[in-house]
Amino acid sequence: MIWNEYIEAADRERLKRLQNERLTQLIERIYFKVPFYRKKLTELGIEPGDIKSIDQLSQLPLTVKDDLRDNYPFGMFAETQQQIVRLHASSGTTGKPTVVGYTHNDLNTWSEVVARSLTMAGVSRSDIIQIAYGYGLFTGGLGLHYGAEKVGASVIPISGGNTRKQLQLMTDFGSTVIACTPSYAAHLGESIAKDNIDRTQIKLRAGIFGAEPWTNEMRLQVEKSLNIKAFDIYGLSEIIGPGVAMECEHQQGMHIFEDHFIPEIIDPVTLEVLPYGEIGELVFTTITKEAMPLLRYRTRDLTRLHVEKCACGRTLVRMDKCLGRSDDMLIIRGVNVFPSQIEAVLLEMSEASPHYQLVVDRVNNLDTLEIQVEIDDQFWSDEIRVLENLRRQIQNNIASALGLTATIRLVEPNTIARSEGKAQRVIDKRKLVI
Ligand code: DLL
Repeated sequence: MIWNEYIEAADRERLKRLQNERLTQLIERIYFKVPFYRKKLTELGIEPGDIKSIDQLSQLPLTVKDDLRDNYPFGMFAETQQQIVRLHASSGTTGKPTVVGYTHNDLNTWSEVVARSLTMAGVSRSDIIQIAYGYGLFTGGLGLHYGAEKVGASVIPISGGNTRKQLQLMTDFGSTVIACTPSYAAHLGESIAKDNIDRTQIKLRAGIFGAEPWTNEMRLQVEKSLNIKAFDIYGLSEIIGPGVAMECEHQQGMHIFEDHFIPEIIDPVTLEVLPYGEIGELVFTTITKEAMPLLRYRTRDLTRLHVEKCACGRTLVRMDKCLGRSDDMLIIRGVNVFPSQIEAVLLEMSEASPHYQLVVDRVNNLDTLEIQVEIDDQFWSDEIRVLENLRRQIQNNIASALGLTATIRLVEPNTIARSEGKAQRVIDKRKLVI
């Protein structure tokens, strides 16, 4: 089923006309309402009325996270406080949080795009959805919440953590859909096995997983351990939260809701716009947001776009699973590697559990990478020889797939800290040195 066929399966020419109209209005709004953008546009000699088509996007200035921090907390808002009905913030790793605001219309848009997303995963009013993303300043919990209510599903707003309770309500209430980060889903899966929960009491059939990069190998593991079909949902607070893009049942990338968010892929170094099909940094322009519209916002997420019509009938552009964030890329002795590439190699081996951590350091001016791999319960052995063989095999697989020599440390089941939200996969000790 398609929630909004008129938009999601629109003729692309018609969609473009709508985007053009909305982009023109956006430029006018931010020119008059956001001093930051007025200054940027004026510097480029652009005035309202000059931009009439999305073909002109590349003439417009890019926006980066630091612009939001420099205008902390409300300097990027295009509406007065009286119009703002919700605030969210993401803490990030350094400095001030990034603050985002919503008007009533923005919240309606948000519910609409999440309703479209959930419908892609087959969620309907017949479902009971357990929302185990954190509720609060993080956009995951409340974002999924209102979209799920809009669809008419029964919502369990349990928030993240408290795994026992999650499993109790999952069985008692008969949840059919679970929404959480993929790493927490992996933890739920192993807890079901560990706590000897009666699987016939679990009615789950779908998972709505996102907020962090995860591989197809991870998908297979989680689908198996929870006995569900797992769907990828993408979003970021600055653009709206979850519901910027979502996978349909064909799982050939995530459909981007282009009537609200126009995607571009740029080369992160030259900043040039790249054609469909090429990997680069994803950039979004929000064309309907009222409280905090953003022009060509650099997400730092690396992916590529596909424009061909999908077998589901939707014509919306699809983005591939994110390879990672450009700031997550590790450079180990000159080899560029994303944590997701390491995850893919590890999880192809049944001995590795979905819990791993990467420790990067610098010893005698040389970068070192230690991969801590938690071994699945049934493969852990007291025999040193067995473990040593496994360690060597993982090391060889990493070396042949990524051209990288890493130290592999096998750790016992249940030793790597479980995450309730976004997993921290990388500990970069090089950044700790002052
Ligand atoms: O993570 C919003 C969200 C909540 C999305 C729940 C999906 C589900 P932020 O905290 O602002 O917002 O983090 C945004 O998380 O730029 C990506 O790097 C990463 N991310 C989000 N979804 C995915 C995904 C929420 N499906 C940042 N795959 C983004 C890979 C993702 N990375």
